[in-house]
Amino acid sequence: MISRRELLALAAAAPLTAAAGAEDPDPHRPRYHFLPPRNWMNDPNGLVWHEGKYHLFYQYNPNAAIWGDMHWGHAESADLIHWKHLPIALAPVPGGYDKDGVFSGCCRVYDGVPTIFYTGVSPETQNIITCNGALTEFKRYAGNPVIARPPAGMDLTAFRDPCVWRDGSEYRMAIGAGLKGGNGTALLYTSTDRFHWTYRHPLASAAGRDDGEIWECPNFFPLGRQKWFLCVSSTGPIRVPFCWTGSYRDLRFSPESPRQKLDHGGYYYAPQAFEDARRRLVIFGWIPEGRTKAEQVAAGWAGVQSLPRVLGAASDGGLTIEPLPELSVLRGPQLDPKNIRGDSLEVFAEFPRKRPAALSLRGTHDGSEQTILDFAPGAATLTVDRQRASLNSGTDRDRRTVPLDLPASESLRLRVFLDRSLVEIYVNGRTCISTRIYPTRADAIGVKVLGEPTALEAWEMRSAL
Ligand code: DQQ
Repeated sequence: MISRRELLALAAAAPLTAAAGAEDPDPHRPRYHFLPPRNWMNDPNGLVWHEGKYHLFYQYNPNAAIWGDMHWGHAESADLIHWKHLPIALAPVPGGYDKDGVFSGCCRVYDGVPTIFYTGVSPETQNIITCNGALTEFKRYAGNPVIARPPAGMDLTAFRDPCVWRDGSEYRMAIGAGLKGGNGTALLYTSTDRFHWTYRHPLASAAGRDDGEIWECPNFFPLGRQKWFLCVSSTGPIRVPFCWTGSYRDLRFSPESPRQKLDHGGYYYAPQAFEDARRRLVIFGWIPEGRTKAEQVAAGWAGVQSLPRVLGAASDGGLTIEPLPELSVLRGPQLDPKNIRGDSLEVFAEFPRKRPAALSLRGTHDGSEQTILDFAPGAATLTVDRQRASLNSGTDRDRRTVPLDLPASESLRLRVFLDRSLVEIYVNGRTCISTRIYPTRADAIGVKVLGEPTALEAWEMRSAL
C-alpha cells in the first residue's frame, strides 16, 4: 500500500498538463469520453440543459489524481458529446458548511433560475446555490444549510446527494442514506418553496443487505407515461448502481420490475440522470481507473465519464439503455471488416443467437496482450476476459461473466466503444458493461472476430475534447 504522503509527493512530480489531443503522448488517456485536463474526477453532478447549453459538473480534486478536497469541476456542451472545459464552479468555503467538501448534487431550473442542490461536509448538510443564466456565477443561499441534520431520531451512516423534482406546484427531494446497522434508503423531503424542507418518510428502501447498506446518489424520474425510474448507487456488499422501474403514489415508490444493474463491469458508479433538450432521460456515470493509485498519480489524471446513455421503458417493464444516437458524429473513416485495427473505435457486430461468438480487442500480433469478449449461447452470458489485457500485472486483469437479458428469438447485437483504456459494451440495448484495460505494447491495436457475424461494421472514432 502506498501512503497518502507518498502519493502527494508523486502528485507534485506528475506532469501538470496531461491534456488530450492529437499529440497526446499518453496511450491510455481516453479521447472521446469526457475527463478533465488533469487530476481526479468522480461523480457527474448538476447535469442540466439551459439557454441552449448542456452543463456537466463533476466531483473534482484540483490538487491531485486521487480522491480528496472535493470541488465541482465544470464543462459545457451544445450536443452532450463535445465539451468545453470551464473554470472550477464550486470550491469548499473555509470555515463554512462545505469546508470539507462540496459533495454531489443536482441542478434544476425553477422559475428560470438554475438552482443547485448539493451536500456540504462535514457534517453532511443539504444546501442551495443559485446561478446566472450562463451558469458561470454561483450564489450561496443565505439560509444554507436548508437541511442541517438528518431526521430526528435517525442514526445514519450517510445523508447526502440530493435529487430534486417537482410534483405539481410543490417540490420533492430524495436524499441518499444508510441506517446504522441497517440498509440503504432514499429519504423523502417535501417543500412548497424549495428552500424550506420537511422530512416525510423513505421514498424507497433496500429490501435487504444485498440491495446495499448505503444508497448514494439517488435518481428519481418519470419514465415514459406511466412509470418512474429509481436508481441508487449501492455500497456494500457490492458497489454498483441498482435501478428499478415502478409506480409513485402517495410520495412512495413501489418497484414493479426486478432489480437491474445499470452496468455490469464493476467500475461504473454514481450515475446521474437528467432530462435533455429533447426530453429524453439521459444518464452519465463515473468510470474509475483499474490500475494502481501510484500509476494514476504518475499519469496525472484519474476517472472518466461514460458516454451519455438514453434510458427508456422496455416492453417487459424493464429498462432499455442505448448510447446517445448522435454519438455517430464521432465516427471517422469506416474500416474494412477484414482489417479492423485501432485503439479508438466503435465496433458493431451481430451474431446468431445459438452459436458461440467472440470479439478480441487491443490484441498484439502474438496475442500476448488482448481482451476477449466471449459469448456463451447456452448460458446466454458474455464473459469479459482481461487476463491478458495487459502485461502490466499492476492493472486489473480478471474474467467477469455477465448474464445477458437475451431472449432466444433475438440475435446477439454487440456495440463496443473502445477508447484506449476504456471499453463500453452495449448488448441488445439492455445490458451495459464498462471496463478498463491498459495494454503496454504499441502493437496492441488488433481486433479479431470469432464466429459467424451476420453484420460487422467498425469506425475509427474522432477525438471529442
Ligand atoms: N461521491 C461523492 C458523494 C457521493 C459519492 C463524494 C459517490 O457525494 O456519495 O465525492 O461516489
